[in-house]
Amino acid sequence: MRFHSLCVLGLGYIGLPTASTFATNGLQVIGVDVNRRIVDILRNGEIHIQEPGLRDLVQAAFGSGNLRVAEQAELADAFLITVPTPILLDKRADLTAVRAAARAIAPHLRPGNLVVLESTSPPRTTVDVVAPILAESGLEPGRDFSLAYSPERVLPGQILRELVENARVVGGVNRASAEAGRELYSAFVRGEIVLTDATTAEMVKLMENTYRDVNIAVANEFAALAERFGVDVWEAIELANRHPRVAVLRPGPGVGGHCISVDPWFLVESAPEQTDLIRQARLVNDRQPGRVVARLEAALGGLRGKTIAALGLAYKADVDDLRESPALEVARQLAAAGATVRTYEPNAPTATAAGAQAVPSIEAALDGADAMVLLVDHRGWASLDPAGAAGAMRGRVVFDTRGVLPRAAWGQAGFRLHVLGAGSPLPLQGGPSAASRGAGEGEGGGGSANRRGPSIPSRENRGTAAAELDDEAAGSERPPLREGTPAEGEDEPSARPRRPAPGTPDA
Ligand code: SAJ
Repeated sequence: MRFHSLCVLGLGYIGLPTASTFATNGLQVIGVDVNRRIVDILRNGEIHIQEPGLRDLVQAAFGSGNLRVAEQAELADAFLITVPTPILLDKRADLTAVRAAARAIAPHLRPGNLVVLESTSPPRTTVDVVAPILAESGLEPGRDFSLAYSPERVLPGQILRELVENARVVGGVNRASAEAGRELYSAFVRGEIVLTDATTAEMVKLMENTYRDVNIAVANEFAALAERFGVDVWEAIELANRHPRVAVLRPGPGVGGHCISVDPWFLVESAPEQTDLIRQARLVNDRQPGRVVARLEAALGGLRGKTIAALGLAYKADVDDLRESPALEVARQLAAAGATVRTYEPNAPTATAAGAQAVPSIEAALDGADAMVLLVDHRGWASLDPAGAAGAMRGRVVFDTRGVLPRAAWGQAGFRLHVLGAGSPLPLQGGPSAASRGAGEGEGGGGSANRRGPSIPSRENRGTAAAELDDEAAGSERPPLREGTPAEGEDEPSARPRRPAPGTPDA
């Protein structure tokens, strides 16, 4: 291995785990962050981000004597750029940090060095933005030093394992640069290391996330169509996905996080005239929070003066990350429309949306509420106790935007359960109404017994009558709200199996 020392610029979600992993695999690593606070926290043996196993890894890296942190770049055999590339208000990538990192490296560059950009970037950033800045050193990229792009593809929550095990794409400005990149990453990567050119590697990353965004957009459009035609989209997707070459993702309240909701714009920015579909998919997904709000408004007969419990604010299940979260947007819009909105996010208890109020528990959110909206399918929330909710709430409207609540159980507890993607059927002309086929507005227990298979639910097991139980019958006692995942073997006959959508290892 010709690379013994490594300078990592940017110690965030990717930079810190990567720097620490290189250090525990024998490289002399200097981790650089321009944020003094982060450097101080790390020097004090703490970490500034939450990721399972990261604290131990960082401590092991410091313990090995191979990791140091600093505010400025230093001489090294190789340099990694792992800084953020946020999106500007006009949906263009903000490459300020990438440029600054390249400028910080240039004075320390020596012949034979390797520079790798990992930050998600618009196509050609490595050759058109980074290479010219580094060339100001007087050294030529590809000839005097190696330059490559290698996208990170790790899943928050599983970063440490995926960093090591995932396949890694390394794109060089020339073949020698790609091979130099492979040599560096082979220090710890156990997945396949695939070589290509720098711009292809940039495209690959953007294509992966754009593909997901477009797929989710079509799922969201299917959900809207299903509501219109009285179809249950969750059942329909499950059935469609039995086709061996179909893999529709899941609809929901929108797409959040700092990757999938952002990266497609990098392609739109680079070629606006060739990205109609990609732009449209973004707009479809960004419209979802508004659709959730409109449906709640219809269910409640208006929002002004209503008290709404909004469960979950994170951008997806079991993370504490609120960036670009559609749940935040739903809560904000509800509050802006005059509702009193109580939000509960167990992974970020003090966070809330503009105009909303953070509360410390599900009970506090539901207490006296007119409606509950489930925005994130955190672990265990599919088995929230409907009887407990009925005891706590004033109203009986529940809106499940993730399609996870067992419908019969909520119907039996007296709730009118609205489910995203399952709506009022259109009347059929000259035949039995869609409702008599059992679509049941997708509400109040509709179709719960058919979750496991393709059979059309019988009228008896839809539980619509239960949904119309009056509030008294729902019981005045307040059993504690259960928040646990059912124990293994403790099946919930009416619950939709929480099956990951294809290609969603985390979900
Ligand atoms: N979502 C849906 N329906 C789905 C799947 C996701 O509405 O069927 C929503 C989620 O609720 C969330 C958003 O989309 O709001 C994004 O979630 P995600 O799990 O698809 O993606 P991220 O942003 O958490 O992480 C992704 C990862 N990609 C996956 O294929 C799971 C990760 O591998 C990438 O490295 C990361 O983006 C990244 O850095 O780009």
